Amino acid sequence: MRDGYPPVTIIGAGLVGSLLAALLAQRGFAVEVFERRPDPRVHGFLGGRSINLALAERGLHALRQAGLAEAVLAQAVMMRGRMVHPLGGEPNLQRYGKDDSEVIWSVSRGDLNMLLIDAAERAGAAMHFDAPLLDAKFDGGPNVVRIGHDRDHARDAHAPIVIGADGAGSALRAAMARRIDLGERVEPLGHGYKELEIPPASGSHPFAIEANALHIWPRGHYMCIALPNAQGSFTVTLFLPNEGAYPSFATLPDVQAARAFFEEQFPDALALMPTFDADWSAHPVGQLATLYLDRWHLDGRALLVGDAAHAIVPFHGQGMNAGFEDAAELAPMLAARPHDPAAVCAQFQRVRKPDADAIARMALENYLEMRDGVADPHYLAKRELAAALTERAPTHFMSRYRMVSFTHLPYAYCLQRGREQDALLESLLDGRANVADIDIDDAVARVRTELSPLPASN
Ligand code: FAD
Ligand code: E1W
Repeated sequence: MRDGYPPVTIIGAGLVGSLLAALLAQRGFAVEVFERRPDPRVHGFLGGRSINLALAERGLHALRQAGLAEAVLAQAVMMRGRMVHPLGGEPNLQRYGKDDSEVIWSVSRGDLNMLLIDAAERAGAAMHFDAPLLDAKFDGGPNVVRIGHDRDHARDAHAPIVIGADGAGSALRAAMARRIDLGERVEPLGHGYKELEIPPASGSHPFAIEANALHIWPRGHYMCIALPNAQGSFTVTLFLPNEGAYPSFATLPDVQAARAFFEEQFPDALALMPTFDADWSAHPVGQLATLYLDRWHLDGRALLVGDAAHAIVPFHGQGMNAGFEDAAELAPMLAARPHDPAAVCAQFQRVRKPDADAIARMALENYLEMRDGVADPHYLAKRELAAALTERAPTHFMSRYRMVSFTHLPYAYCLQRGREQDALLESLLDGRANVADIDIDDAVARVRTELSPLPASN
């Protein structure tokens, strides 16, 4: 522990809390972490949500800072692009990036969380499991956090700086909101999700479908996706409206109805899911929402990070990545000014809030784009033109997806730049459905004059 550094208390040893604990402990902070669930290294990972996740450059960058990128990648499956499965057609692979330097990675949530907990402990953080935050007191005097499963079995601890990494349903946020108005707004998407499994195939090649891709079955107002697991299975997720006309979760009251729906809309996937009935019955429908707050902190005393501050819908695969980016930005800020946490909290919110708002919006937009199936001729023409411009003017044109997934350009910049590029694409196409009808040299010249050069992607 470094002399004079204030101790830091973190609530939640999920993905963001454990990485932040490692980054702060590595910098010499005395870190104490309270996690509601039992130690997953002892009891197995009792993961509520999503078995695997997509890790992209932002998350990797944060892991590199903690010296953990290589260990994480050793357990990950590379995804080179999206494999789109049209109804009744052949699947086709759309690469994410220009080559294998622009890929994303499928990681197991449980394995990643255990690796991060190990790293935090190794760096010197004190990890407490089965230790839920019940309440926190922020009245004039020193902060007190109350830890325990119920009032009769709780203990109080002093916590001059407490950081909430306790997820979308944050208990610390609730305690802070009893003290000041955080301006909390939750916007439910109205769509839920159900997780299913494609087990490994028998034989020498365990992956039943292409291993190195994120699979998408777009169907208009809903879709399925699948991410590969290292042992050869895939986790399939159905995203579907909760209510309304068929198909919605409300119109699939039992597993027979669900099976008939899959036979009709996802027959190729269903054929690979021998445990469909059991999975459908056992797994609850998860809910999706975007969380917006006007304030993430209570002076220098309490601060929210990750989903506790900015939960988003999962359609860009950036929730964890954004939370890791939070941790990677916050740790050096705190280390630079350990005696002025109020200034650090204010700075953190000033820097990160516009970016959190931007990725929240891009994630919502990506749902429409993904589930749509991309059959619209105008959309296809735009994508073709964008690809040509990427090739011919790489210093001035980069798709928004690539900026978000493969650079560290601030999310707010990606959103704004994406709008400018999109307006230019529309203007270049000017209603034409065929890219061959466009003078590509003229288009390249306009891109170079009308768009500023892209920043070097630090
Ligand atoms: P969490 O992971 O929710 O961790 C919070 C921790 O706090 C948990 O360990 C919890 O037990 C603990 N806790 C809760 N309450 C208390 C309490 N009172 N006291 C103590 N501890 C407490 N993101 C990506 O980047 N890529 C993806 O591909 C991706 N796919 C997703 C798919 C789905 C279906 C969903 C729902 C999300 C997806 N995400 C993805 C988002 C990602 O899951 C979250 O952004 C990420 O888990 C946030 O991490 P966190 O540590 O902030 O919160
Ligand atoms: C990614 C749950 C999830 C996770 C993801 C992505 C998607 C669709 C979903 C966005 C994407 C990786 N995406 N994929 N292809 N185009 N956009 O990139 O993480 Cl639903």
